Amino acid sequence: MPRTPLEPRFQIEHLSILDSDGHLDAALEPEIPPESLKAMYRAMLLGRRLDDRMVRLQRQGRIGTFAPIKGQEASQIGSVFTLRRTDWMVPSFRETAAMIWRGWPIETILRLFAGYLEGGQPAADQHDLPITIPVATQVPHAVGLAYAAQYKHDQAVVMTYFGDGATSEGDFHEAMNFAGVWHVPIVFLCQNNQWAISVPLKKQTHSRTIAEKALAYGFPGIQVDGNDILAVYAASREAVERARAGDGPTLIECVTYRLGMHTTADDPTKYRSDEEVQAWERKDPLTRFGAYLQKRNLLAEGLEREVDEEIARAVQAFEATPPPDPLAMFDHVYGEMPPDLKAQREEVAAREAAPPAPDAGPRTSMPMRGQRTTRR
Ligand SMILES: Cc1ncc(C[n+]2csc(CCOP(=O)(O)OP(=O)(O)O)c2C)c(N)n1
Ligand SMILES: [Mg+2]
Repeated sequence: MPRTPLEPRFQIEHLSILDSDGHLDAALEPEIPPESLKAMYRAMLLGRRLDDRMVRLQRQGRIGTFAPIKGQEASQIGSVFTLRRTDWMVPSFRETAAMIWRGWPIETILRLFAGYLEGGQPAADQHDLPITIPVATQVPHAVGLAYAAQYKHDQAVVMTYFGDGATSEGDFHEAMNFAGVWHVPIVFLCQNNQWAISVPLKKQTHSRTIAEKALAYGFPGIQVDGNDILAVYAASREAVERARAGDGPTLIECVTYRLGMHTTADDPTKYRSDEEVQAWERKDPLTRFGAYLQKRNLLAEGLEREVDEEIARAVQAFEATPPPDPLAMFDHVYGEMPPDLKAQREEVAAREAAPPAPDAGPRTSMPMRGQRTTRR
């Protein structure tokens, strides 16, 4: 009995359309109306400028720890752009630009990172889940949403975001397996930014690509240059169309790089070289797309100022928010509160109700806006 090679059902491809030297593969260039191209660039720029602003706000103690997105703007905007409002977006914790595109007000995002409960709440008509800190736990939730969409025949597609590190979690594999078996309308969008805090990709997986992991679950995977918004858009549009047509899931691996720190509590110089960062800075998605738009005469004058003003207005609205109610931290944890927690709640409530001592500091140990927050 001879051994018979079994051909894989899908081939793994790498897609690049606009490379870091500005070369454009015109045959692959997606048709995107000029107004949409401008909107995409604006969304990327807003993401970049807000990121810078948020790092400064955190350093000043005005917001808490957050995960910067610098370098990953093309992966986020190129993909999220292909969704309809009625589709579902399921983020991890590093999707600020995609969230803003989905309609999250900037001040709400700032509230989230300042510890306000309301900061994590999507609007009632918004088809987004809140950010998820536990790595990969959002991925099975996303498959559940896609299963529901399929069951209800409501035409919605789900796009879920996660990092390279998340692909080592059982949740990722369980979700991929269910998605393949149920053939649900989902796009798995992996932002492979080369690092999971201080763990490099080569210690995360021995696979040549993350995209090929899809093959084991019976659906296609594609690797794209994640700093090339045209490639990310083209692959995402195809995957969303597949999902909407009832042709099942796709895994997209966006090869990108986290130019900044993991979170504001991290110092990346401890584990990676300046040369590595500089090499990726030369592949900056914003510079590359900006040059492409410039050539097509689509770069608006004064855009940076306009975006900065929008951010400044949001920061002002955020800072006008009254301090959160410290008692809110006891809500929504237990259906029935255990006695020790009940006692703690009563103690905090009594302290809050008592008149302040003449030279007392803050009433509670909770980090408040305007106060330095501790490292997380
Ligand atoms: C289940 C779980 N384990 C560990 C952590 C701590 N942690 C936070 S982010 C992170 C790395 C995630 O890396 P990756 O999935 O590549 O996403 P990235 O941070 O690069 O966007 C880890 C280990 C966590 N939040 N949840
Ligand atoms: Mg990563």
